[in-house]
Amino acid sequence: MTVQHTLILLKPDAVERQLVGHILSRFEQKGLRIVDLRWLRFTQELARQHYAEHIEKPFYSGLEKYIMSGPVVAAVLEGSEAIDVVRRLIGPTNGVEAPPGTIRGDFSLSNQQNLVHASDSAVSAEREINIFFPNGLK
Ligand code: FUP
Repeated sequence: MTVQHTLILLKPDAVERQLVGHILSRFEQKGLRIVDLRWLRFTQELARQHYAEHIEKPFYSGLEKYIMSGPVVAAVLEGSEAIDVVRRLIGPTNGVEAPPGTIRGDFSLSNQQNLVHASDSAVSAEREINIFFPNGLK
């Protein structure tokens, strides 16, 4: 078992629906530690950087509009195998298909407004932590 860091975003729908505390609590209850956290608003430039792999996709303009639609919370979580553990806790992208017990499964019925982002690999985690916490972790 390797202790890892992973990047999560509580997206504008999570903030608007006042689910920030609940979602952070789910991660903490699992045993993951919040090692850094900040509020921010996505600019178009940040959206293009974070979602670089999706820029050419047909859903990108809608995704950009959504991610810029309100404040978000970015956090770094630490724990044993944190990258895969967090991905399993949030569930598959589409809330319609996400199983009950996952965060998306319990709170989302959308393929876009799915509340939370989490890094999907060690390479993504390092890249994304550097995007949102460029000065290092607290
Ligand atoms: P995930 O890793 O589960 O967050 O999903 P992806 O990296 O595949 O997609 C990133 C975001 O793009 C999703 F969270 C929501 C959005 N998206 C759409 O809006 N439409 C789609 O068809 C697929 C993804």
